[in-house]
Amino acid sequence: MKLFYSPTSPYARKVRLLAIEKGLDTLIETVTIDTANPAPELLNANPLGKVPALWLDHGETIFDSPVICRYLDNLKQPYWIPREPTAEIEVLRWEALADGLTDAAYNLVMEQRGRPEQERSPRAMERWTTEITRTLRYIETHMATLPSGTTLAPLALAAALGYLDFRLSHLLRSERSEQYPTLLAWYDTLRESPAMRATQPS
Ligand SMILES: N[C@@H](CCC(=O)N[C@@H](CS)C(=O)NCC(=O)O)C(=O)O
Repeated sequence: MKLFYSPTSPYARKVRLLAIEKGLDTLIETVTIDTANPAPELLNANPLGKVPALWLDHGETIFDSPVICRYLDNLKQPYWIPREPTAEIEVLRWEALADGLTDAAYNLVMEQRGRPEQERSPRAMERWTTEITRTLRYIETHMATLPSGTTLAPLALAAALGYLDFRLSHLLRSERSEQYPTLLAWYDTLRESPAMRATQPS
């Protein structure tokens, strides 16, 4: 298998975290992609030109990150996405929440870093900032319900918070940190894990 990824992509980080935790990372060759200038190899594999994309040995490519996570999880037990329907939906709901947080953060970063100031939309940036803040507050008050242990949910959340910490730390920390004590205590412990260290964006 070949994983097209970028070292700063939070979606790819979620996939890499799962691969490491499941002991599948040694089966996956990684190919670094510059998402601003995607290589033809990626575009052939994924017409959307996005990472992560996973090229399978029989020639098919799968995307996006939730599909890749499901695929990897299916390869080997124990499953990190539970098979019991209620537990499964709860884990996938947390993944969607974390990915949605990442979507808002990624959009905001692209607007701020990828466009000259006069082309930026203050209204859109305000909207994404509000989305991020509202979602962080929601997560702070629902941390007790985060599926714990060996499930995809904490990995997805860790990847989302890692991206915020990397690109938009002012929204997660500084004076705001008082608003998210439970979340930050959880994240600051988890980010020292070997898998988080091995996938640290740079
Ligand atoms: N929903 C997708 C999002 C993937 C995504 O937006 N990846 C970004 C990198 S973080 C990308 O490839 N951007 C390049 C582009 O949009 O052209 C997933 O979960 O994999």
